[in-house]
Amino acid sequence: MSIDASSLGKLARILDGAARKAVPVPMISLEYDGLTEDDGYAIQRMSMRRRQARGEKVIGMKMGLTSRAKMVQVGVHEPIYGTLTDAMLVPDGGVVEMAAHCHPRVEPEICFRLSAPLSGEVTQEQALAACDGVCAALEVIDSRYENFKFTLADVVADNASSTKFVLGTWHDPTTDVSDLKMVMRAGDEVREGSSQAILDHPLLSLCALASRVPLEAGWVVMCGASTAAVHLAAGMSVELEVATLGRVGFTVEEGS
Ligand code: 0L1
Ligand code: MG
Repeated sequence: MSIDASSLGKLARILDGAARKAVPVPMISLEYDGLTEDDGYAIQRMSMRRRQARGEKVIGMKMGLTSRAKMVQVGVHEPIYGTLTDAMLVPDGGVVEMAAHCHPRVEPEICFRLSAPLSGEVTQEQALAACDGVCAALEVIDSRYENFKFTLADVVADNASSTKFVLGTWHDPTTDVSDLKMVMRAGDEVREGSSQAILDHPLLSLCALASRVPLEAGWVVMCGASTAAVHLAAGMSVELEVATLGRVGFTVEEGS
């Protein structure tokens, strides 16, 4: 079944509302059988336009499903991407409020900052030349679907589950990030991984994104997670330590 523009707009409104109210909704693919990944990206763009109309500014992109394990879990062969706005950025050491989210989880990532536009098929060297920084980062994901369950089209429409991100101190982009030990402590949980788990190299994730979306100078790009995500709960402290890139963290409060 092909889906018309007004239905896509309606679905964008539903997902935007779910994110704003922090109330999960049924998967949109249940109502629109045959919803495609392309439909998902069209809905994502429409829902981002709603945010921009409220004054949010796009400041970057994220890659999701970058580990083989997650791709298998969702049944896809390539990563997905989502959009990052200034309202999603939490300062290092800041607070994430449970009340603003449905069922948030956190994952350890590596983030690049672009000083020049980047698009098309690019080599790792070309991608690196377009960057002026790299840092340790945490992404908070929060599916707007009930029970954190979705199809590929659903999760793409839902901005690849992204809700917040936290950036550490910027380092020289030529820092070798091919195989860095990454240890995330979230409450009592400890997750340990390597940056190599991010599509074999975080720079390859940046290249893969540039081949699909034109990236703008000044944007940040979250390259994907190196371990499974951890559920957040009020009272938790979350800290990620990445070898040579240092630490980044936040605390979790109940909020209102
Ligand atoms: O950033 C991610 O890898 C998450 C992508 C969407 C799938 C999920 O919510 O786990
Ligand atoms: Mg992620």
